[in-house]
Amino acid sequence: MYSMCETEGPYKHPVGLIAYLADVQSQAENDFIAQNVTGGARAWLGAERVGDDFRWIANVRNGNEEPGLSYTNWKQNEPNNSSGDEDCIEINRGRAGAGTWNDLKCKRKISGVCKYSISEWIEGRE
Ligand SMILES: [Ca+2]
Repeated sequence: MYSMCETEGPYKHPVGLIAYLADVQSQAENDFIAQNVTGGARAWLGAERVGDDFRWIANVRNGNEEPGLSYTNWKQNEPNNSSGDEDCIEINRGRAGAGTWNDLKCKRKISGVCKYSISEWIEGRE
């Protein structure tokens, strides 16, 4: 389950689900998110720069701090780290590049794509 959120989180859904900025593990998942981030809108994914590479914050939460993304969908000529501080990843660089990724300054004020954790919800139920 996905929704839009503002920053890293975690976010508690009213029924107890917990959400974080999304990691994207496959083309199918990217397509699904892209269909919900449309019309030139821009949104954060849950990644952070590590040197010349990136890693999913979700992986760090699970104890894997190694850089490297197994699936990527960069827009042509991205990531370019154009100002030397493009340390976050946004999805959907406009209509022509729908669903593609760009590295961008983390301080930009855009929404994020939130991904809900069903397992954490189940673990949290007593
Ligand atoms: Ca860039």
